[in-house]
Amino acid sequence: MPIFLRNCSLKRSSCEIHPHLVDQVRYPRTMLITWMWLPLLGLLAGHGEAQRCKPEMRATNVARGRPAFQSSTYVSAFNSVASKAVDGNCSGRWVGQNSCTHTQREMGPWWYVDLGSRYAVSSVVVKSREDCCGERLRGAEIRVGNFVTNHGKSNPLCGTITNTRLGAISTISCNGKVGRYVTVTVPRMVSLALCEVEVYGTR
Ligand SMILES: [Ca+2]
Repeated sequence: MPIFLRNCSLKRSSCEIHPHLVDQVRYPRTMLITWMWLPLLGLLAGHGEAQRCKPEMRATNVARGRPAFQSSTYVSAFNSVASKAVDGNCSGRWVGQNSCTHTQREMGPWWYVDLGSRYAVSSVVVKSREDCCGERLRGAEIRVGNFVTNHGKSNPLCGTITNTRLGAISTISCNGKVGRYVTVTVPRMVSLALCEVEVYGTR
C-alpha cells in the first residue's frame, strides 16, 4: 500500500484517493499504470498532510525556549501567551492544542523574542494557525534588530508574510541582518496569533 497516503485526516481530497487505489487492486491489468502515477498522487496527497516547522539545513532554532513578549493576550481557555510561539510545538490548531499565541484585536499587535545575544539571522520561519483566520497574518512584518524600543517595530525589516493559507509555513529571509530581537507585527487593526516562530542564524 502507498505509505504516503497515511496522513489524510486534514483534507478529504487526500482520503478520496484510497477507494480509487482499491479498485485498481481488483483489476491487476491496470495496476502497472497506477503505480506509474503514484509519485504524482503522492505529491497531490502531500498538500493534505499535517505541516510541521522544518529546520533548514540542520540549523539550530535559536529562538526556541527564549523569553517572548506580546502586546496583549487574548483571554481564553488556551493560555495563548507569547512563549507558545517558541515552545517547539508546531501544532497549528489554536483551539484545544495550547501551542499558539493570541493577542486581542488591537491596532498594530506585536510579538517579539529575545535571543539573548546578537545573531546574524539568515531566516525566520512562521507557522500560521491551521484552524482559522489565515488572512489575519497578511502583511505581518518580520523585523530583526538590537532595540526593543517600540517593541522592535523600528528595527530593520526582513520581509512580510504573504501566504495566508491555513497552516502556512512562511520562511522570511533576513540575509544576515544582525540583532538580538526578532519582532512580528501586523500594522493594522487585527489580532495576532502565532503557532511557532523559528529563528535561524549564527552568532
Ligand atoms: Ca507552538
